[in-house]
Amino acid sequence: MLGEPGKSHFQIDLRRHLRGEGVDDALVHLICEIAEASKYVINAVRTGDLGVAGTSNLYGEEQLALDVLSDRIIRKRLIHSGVVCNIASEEMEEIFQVRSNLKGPYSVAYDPLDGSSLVDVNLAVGTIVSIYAGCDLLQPGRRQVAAMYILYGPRVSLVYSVGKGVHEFTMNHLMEFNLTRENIIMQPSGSIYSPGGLRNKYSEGDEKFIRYLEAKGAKLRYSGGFVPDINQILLKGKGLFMYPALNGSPNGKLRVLFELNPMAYLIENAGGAASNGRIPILDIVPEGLDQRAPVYIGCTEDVERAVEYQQEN
Ligand code: AFP
Repeated sequence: MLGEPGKSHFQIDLRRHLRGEGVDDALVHLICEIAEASKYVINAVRTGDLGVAGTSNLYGEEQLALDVLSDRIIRKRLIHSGVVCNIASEEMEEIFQVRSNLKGPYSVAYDPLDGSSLVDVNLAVGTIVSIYAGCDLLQPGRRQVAAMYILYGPRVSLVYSVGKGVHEFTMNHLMEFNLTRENIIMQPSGSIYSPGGLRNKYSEGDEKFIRYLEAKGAKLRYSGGFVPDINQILLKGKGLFMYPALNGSPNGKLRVLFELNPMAYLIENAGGAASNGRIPILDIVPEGLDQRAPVYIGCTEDVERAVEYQQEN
């Protein structure tokens, strides 16, 4: 029975599933190329140099060698895919235009190794990908045609949606991604919460929201990695991740293009919600590559409550 990891009596690989969903050949190729690139990222994570690369990204954060290496691996695949015109990476200062392919049909924004600072303490990290039709990467997230992430944890899993349900694939011993959960659906209310950032910088409204979650018996689950934290909420189908506005950081920490839009697309397609405390994440019109926003993402009732606490305070 699909939906039980490892219980399916026949294996459906990623390419076959995408074709079964009626995805066009160019997008099938693009998603499979990204899945292929992840195998080299896995090798870098498992065995690569954890040293510092000496360069820094546009946020001024020192880039670990793994950030730089993962970014290069994925970008190279995208450039040679033949179906991508513009590329934005969390590790690049500006959009990269693929000269040999000025018409698309697709553009990609990605975070090559989100949470890379967790690798040297052996915690799970991931690649997050957002795909648009055409060459404009500053569209609202609701215009995405696909989103996916690859989670490098005890197992390597890949979750994608093209707007027709959310599906999980798990990598086998041959490094093939096979379907392990299909049409993942979230519950309306959750039992875990992931509160990012410094609690002593939370607003009164967010503190009250945390107390509301604790009063209903929600358990705190926070790894510091956006991909594993969201993956847990998505697969358990009951929880909320938040990285709110903090005193001194009114836009929180997470990036709209590279982290929030793809995850909001996946969570909404699984029946959940994602808000910046006022409007849905997917309705934000990005003004720049480095735009950040506060985020409440997960079960619809929990997100609605978070927004109410924002409005009341
Ligand atoms: P890095 O990619 O810079 O390591 O940041 C990871 C991240 O953006 C996201 O994966 C986490 O949810 C968030 O940071 C954790 O931030 P705090 O450590 O401030 O809670």
